Amino acid sequence: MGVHAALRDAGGLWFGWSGETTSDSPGETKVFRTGKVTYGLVDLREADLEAYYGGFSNRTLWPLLHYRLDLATFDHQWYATYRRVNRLFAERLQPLLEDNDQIWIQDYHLIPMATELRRLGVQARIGFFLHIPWPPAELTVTLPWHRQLASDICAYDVVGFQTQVDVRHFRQYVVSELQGTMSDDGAVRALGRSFHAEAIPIGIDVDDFATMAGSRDATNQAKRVKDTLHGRGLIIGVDRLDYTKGIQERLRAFELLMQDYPSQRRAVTFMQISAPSREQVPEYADLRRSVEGLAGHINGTYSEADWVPLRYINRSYSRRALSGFFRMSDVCLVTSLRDGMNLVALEYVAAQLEDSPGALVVSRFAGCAGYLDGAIVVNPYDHAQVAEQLHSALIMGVEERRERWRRMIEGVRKNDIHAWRNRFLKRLTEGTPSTDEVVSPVPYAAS
Ligand code: ADQ
Repeated sequence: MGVHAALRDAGGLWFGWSGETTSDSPGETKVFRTGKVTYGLVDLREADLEAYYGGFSNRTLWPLLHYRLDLATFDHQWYATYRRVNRLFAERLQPLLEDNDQIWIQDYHLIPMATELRRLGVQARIGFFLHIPWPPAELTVTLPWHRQLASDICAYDVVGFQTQVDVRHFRQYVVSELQGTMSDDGAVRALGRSFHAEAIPIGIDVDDFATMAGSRDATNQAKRVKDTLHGRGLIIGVDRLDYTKGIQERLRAFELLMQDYPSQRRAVTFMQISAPSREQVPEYADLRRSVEGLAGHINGTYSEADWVPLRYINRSYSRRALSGFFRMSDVCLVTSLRDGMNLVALEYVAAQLEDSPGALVVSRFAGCAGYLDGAIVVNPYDHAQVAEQLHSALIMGVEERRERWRRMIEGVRKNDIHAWRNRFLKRLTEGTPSTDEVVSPVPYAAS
């Protein structure tokens, strides 16, 4: 969404996987234009997609970068495919580039892109934004190929992280593993290159989301839910069904709310909307079973003939419907165990009405907690604390809710999607050119 908004305004080329697979070699790059945006799309071989995306991206990098070493699988075949697919993307992108293009690569699936483009002689400035966390160096070095990926990162001109914590971890790695330097203003020298790294938190289009929440369609969808609540309060949770989002912790905290605060029984409903995600990955199938078991247990324990405490919904909704649900909810609960930013929290704040805003309870491990002054910040591992803070949020007076919301919306506006795009592109445009420098290739082997 964020990248598309950036391209729609300025125009440019969006390049990536088409979403299609083939059983043999990927055909021609499909190129077409819509409005100011040209699209370049490449199919992937089914087996490559499985190793590149389902394997190395989502079962190696995703868990490791979210500090879940216990869930990370290190497979040399997957890694070789990850590099090969990135090389294929670079080879297909290079002929579509024009003079003076600036290239902005998004996320962990594409870390080697700058290396591969430089290998093809591309001199353009290239930036990279990591949407997910960067873990402490002690975790990074468990990856057998961490030196090659670090070398890939050093091939960029600008590297954007979500938070200062990620930058701190990156600096730690640069100093201890690459014997490089990184100054407070973000100038990095490592592996014979100079580039810039800083925290540029992603945001949302606040006005767009608020307008959507007030639309007739969103209001109607919300009203249909409201009619079923019979005046009870509503807590909302919305995520992809992912182990980083702390959904089990959230349900356990809600169970404690029911157990320790009997006044909340029959007084509140918790609506947890979990969109199915990465269903081919075994850890996600396990998670789904476990969350469903927990949801059944809570409802089995606390439901009464005319009231069910938890509505667990395993599907995705349109953004419009979600915006309406956010506006009508009294509390939004975000319990990520580790999260780059968490746009749900920002969307919840944007959807609120100034006169009667809801309260946000957010994990300290979600990147957005760093600038959401006014949110109730919790440790999701401490279920009793989350239950206690949920209770506080539910009984909070309107004056305090308004005062907290004003502070939150200020942070959300200051760090909105336009600020993110502008800050990144400004860095990409302004930084010191580094085309005279050579990337020192790191041997392609485990280190
Ligand atoms: P995600 O892990 O996908 O993003 P998040 O930032 O919360 O997490 O964004 C999810 C988006 O999907 C939100 O816009 C939300 O409204 C939508 N969504 C979630 N559940 C949905 C459902 N059931 N139905 C419909 N829509 C749903 C990654 C990183 C984050 C980082 C973002 C952006 O993991 O940390 O904030 O990229 O950089």
